[in-house]
Amino acid sequence: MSKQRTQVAIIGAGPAGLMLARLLTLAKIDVVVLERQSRAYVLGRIRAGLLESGTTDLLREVGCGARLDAEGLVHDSASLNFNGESLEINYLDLVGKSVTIYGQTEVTRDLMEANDASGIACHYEAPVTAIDGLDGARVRLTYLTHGQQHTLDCDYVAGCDGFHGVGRAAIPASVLKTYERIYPFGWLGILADVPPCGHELIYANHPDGFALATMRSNTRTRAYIQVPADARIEDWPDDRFWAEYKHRLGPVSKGVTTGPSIEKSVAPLRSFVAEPMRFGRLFLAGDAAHIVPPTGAKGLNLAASDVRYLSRALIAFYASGDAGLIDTYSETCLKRIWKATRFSWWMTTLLHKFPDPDGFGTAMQRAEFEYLKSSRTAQVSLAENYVGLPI
Ligand code: RFL
Ligand code: PHB
Repeated sequence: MSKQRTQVAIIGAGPAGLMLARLLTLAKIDVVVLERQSRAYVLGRIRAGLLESGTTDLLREVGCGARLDAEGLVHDSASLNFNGESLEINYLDLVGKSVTIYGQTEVTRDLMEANDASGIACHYEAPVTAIDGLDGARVRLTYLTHGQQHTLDCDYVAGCDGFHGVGRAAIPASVLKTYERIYPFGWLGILADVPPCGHELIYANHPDGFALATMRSNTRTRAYIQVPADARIEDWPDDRFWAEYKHRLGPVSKGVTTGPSIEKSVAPLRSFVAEPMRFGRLFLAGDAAHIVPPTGAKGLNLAASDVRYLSRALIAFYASGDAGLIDTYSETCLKRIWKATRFSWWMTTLLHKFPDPDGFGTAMQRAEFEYLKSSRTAQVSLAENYVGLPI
């Protein structure tokens, strides 16, 4: 028999929901996680790969650092490539911080295993279909399992249910303000069991479009190219992908090893922010509240910082009855989110090919690149945002 009452109900078992469950459980707050998809589906989603130090610190704090420290690849620099010309941004040297390559699939697996070991109630294939009582004394969630309807009562609900979830939709339209920019392209990404083309990530701006060389390990490559938003995977067999990718990387593509893809997907690019992130007893966290284009590698990292703030607020409330941090949750998160939104938009604007009838946008990209090459101050600004602003 599933529990019918908990302190905090968490919708979604992505990185935000799983991490929040972990943080609250460690503080002895009772939680139930409800996830629409199967566990295997959630584990199989290939997405983010780059973790800021604030995110790796958080994983270690919640007891999920062992595999990260053994298998994560620490990176001190990345390369920006403009039509074949390279600029190395050594962020360790510029701002004293590194980032870690460790796949979202691995983060998810580590959190799931730790949560299982703590006996956290996490129901898969259990979509939440209704949220009632947000402005009352107690919230009631309705969810389904095997076609059966159940209810779960809670003090608070965390909408960690991604961009297409039910959490944000439960906030009245008269309260919610959204901001959106849809970019006129997407990213086609592939995963292949071939060694990466070097030890650094390479972000390439090419007249034919953006390309990114990244990795999951020393034997697994992740590669992306900019494609039209309506591109179809069937039109991109592996040979065509690799040829275009190498063409866009230019001279550095000498080091590219090609091989059969084990995953291939197209992701649209958008910037989106919803305000406020709290309505009554509901909090939004992660992609449920905001989406950034992946160029700045901020999505998963923002999900982690949101739930860090949210856990602090709920822990303070249950410890002392003080709702101060609950009341400032939305404002505190949004300050950091808007800065990451700006950075992700800026990186996207700098590196992609946009419709540009008079060439002005392309000239601005070139000027920005020349400025970055000539100014350590500009490089410091890029680096401090890339490694993650302080939490
Ligand atoms: P998720 O991961 O989307 O999880 C939300 C979960 O909620 C479930 N759900 C429901 N459950 C129950 N009832 C309902 N009614 C529900 N509705 C939805 C969903 O099934 C899902 O399991 O959101 P979360 O936890 O906020 O995590 C966000 C991250 O997944 C996302 O921001 C990143 O993947 C973005 N991202 C990157 N972020 C980084 O920090 N670094 C990167 O290098 C990076 N690279 C990327 C990326 C995203 C990409 N794509 C595919 C958009 C690269 C790509 C290509
Ligand atoms: C990734 O490894 O998937 C990745 C890395 C950096 C980005 C985006 C994606 O900016």
